[in-house]
Amino acid sequence: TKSLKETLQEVIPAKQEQLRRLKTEHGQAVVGEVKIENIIGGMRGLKAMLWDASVLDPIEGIRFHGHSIPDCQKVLPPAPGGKEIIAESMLWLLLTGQVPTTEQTRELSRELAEKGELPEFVETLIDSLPATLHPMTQLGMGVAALNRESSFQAAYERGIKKSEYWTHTLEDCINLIARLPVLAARIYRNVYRPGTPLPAINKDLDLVGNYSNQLGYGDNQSLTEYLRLYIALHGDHEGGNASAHTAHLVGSTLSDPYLSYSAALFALAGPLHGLANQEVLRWQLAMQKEIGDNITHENIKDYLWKTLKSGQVVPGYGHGVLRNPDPRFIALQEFCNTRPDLKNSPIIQLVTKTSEVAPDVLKEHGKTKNPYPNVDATSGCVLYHYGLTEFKYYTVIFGVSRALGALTQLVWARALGLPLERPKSYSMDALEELIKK
Ligand code: CMX
Repeated sequence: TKSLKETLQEVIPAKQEQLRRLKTEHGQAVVGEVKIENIIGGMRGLKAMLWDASVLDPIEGIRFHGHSIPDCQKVLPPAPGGKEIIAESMLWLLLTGQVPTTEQTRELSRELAEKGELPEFVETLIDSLPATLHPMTQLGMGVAALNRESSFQAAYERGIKKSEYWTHTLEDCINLIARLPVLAARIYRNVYRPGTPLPAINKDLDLVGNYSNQLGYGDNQSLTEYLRLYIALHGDHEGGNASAHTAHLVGSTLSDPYLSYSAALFALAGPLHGLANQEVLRWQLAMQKEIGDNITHENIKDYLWKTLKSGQVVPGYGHGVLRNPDPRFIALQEFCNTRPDLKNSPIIQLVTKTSEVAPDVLKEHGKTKNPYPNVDATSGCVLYHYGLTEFKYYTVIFGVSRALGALTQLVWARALGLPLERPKSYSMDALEELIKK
C-alpha cells in the first residue's frame, strides 16, 4: 500500500497544474468586491485566501474535500474496536483529498507513535514552568522550542531547491503532529496531576488513544472515543479563522512549521476563538448554580437575558461565517444521545435545553448574525461530564486538533510555492481620499 508521502507525491502535480491554470488563464477574474465595511469589519466575507482542504458553507457547515461530517463518519476508518473518526484518517483526507484504507490509517498511527518522543530539553523546559502559567502558554512555548529539530529550517540553511520545500515541511508537520499530544499530556500532568508518572507511548494505539492514556483516561473508552471525534472534527474549519490564518501568515514567511503553529496556538487562546469552550462551561455552571434543579425553558430564558443585558456575549453561540447550527455541534450532541450516561448528565441536559431556547432569545436581541450554537456550546461540557474538569486545559485539546488542518495547508503552501502574504492596508484618511476619487 502507498504511504502518505507517496500518495501526496502523486496528487501534487495535478494541483500544481490547477494553480498554474488559475493563475495564467483566470488571474484577472473578479470574485468579489472590497467595501469599506470589509476593511473595518475584520475582513469578514472577503474572499481573499487559498485553502484547499476544507470549505465552510454558511448554511451546510464544513466540508473536508467535499465530504460533509456525516460522510466522514461513514467512510473514514476508526480506531481498532472504535466507531469514531480518528485524527489519522482525518489527516490523510485533509492532506491528500483521498479516503485512506484501514491499513494506511494503521501505518500512519504507527509512524506517529514512533515519532512521538519529545527531545529531552523540551521536557526539561516544560517541567520548569510554573503550574500557574496557562496551559496554552506552555503549549505554545513547547511547540516553538521543538523548532530546534526543524528539518525545513536546516534544509533551508543548507540551501535546497524550492521544489524540495514540501518534503521537509511534511517531515516537520508529521513530527509535530506526533509530538503535540505527548507535549499536551505532559503539561496536563505537571499542572493538574503533579508527581504522577506519564505512561510510555503504546506503539499499537492511535494518536488520540495514546493521548487519552497519557492524560490518565485510557480506561475510559467513552471519553477516548469522544476525544477521537472531537479532535477529528476540530481539525480544520477552512482558512480564515484566526488560528489557521495565523499559521498560514507566519508560514508564508518560510518560518518553519513549529514556529508557524506556535503562533497559531496563541491566536487560538483568545476567548472569541478557542477559549470559548472554557467560557461556555463556566457560563453553564453559573447558570446551573443560579437556577438550581428547576431547569425550565423559562428559567434559562431569564438567565440568557441577564447575560445579554449585562453586555456579555452568550458563549457558544454565533459565528463569523456560519448561519445555521454548526454540524460539529450536531455531531457531538448525537454522540451524547447515543450514550445514556451522557444523555442523562445534568450538564448535557442543560446544554441541550439551552440550545432549544437561546436561538429565539438571540433573534429577539437582534444583534448576532447567527443565533445558533457553534461547536463550543457543547464540546467542553462533555469533557466536564467525564471528569476532565480543568477548564483551562480545554483549549489545549483544541490546539492538539487544529494542527491537522493548519499544518496540512503549510505542506500545500510549500508544494504550490505560495508567496509571502502581504495585504495592502490603508489609514482612515487614505480611505477617505479613495472614496473621493
Ligand atoms: N451573544 C451576544 N451577542 C453576540 C453573539 C452572542 N453569542 N454573537 C455575536 N454577537 C454580537 C456581536 O458582539 C456584535 O455586536 P456589536 O455590533 O455590538 O459588536 C454583533 O452581534 C454582530 O456580530 P456577528 O457579525 O454576528 O459576529 P462576529 O462575526 O463579529 O463574531 C463570534 C463571531 C463567534 C466572535 C461571536 O458570535 C461571538 O462572540 N460568539 C460568542 C463566543 C463564541 O462562541 N466563540 C466561538 C466561535 C467558534 C470558534 O471560533 O471556535
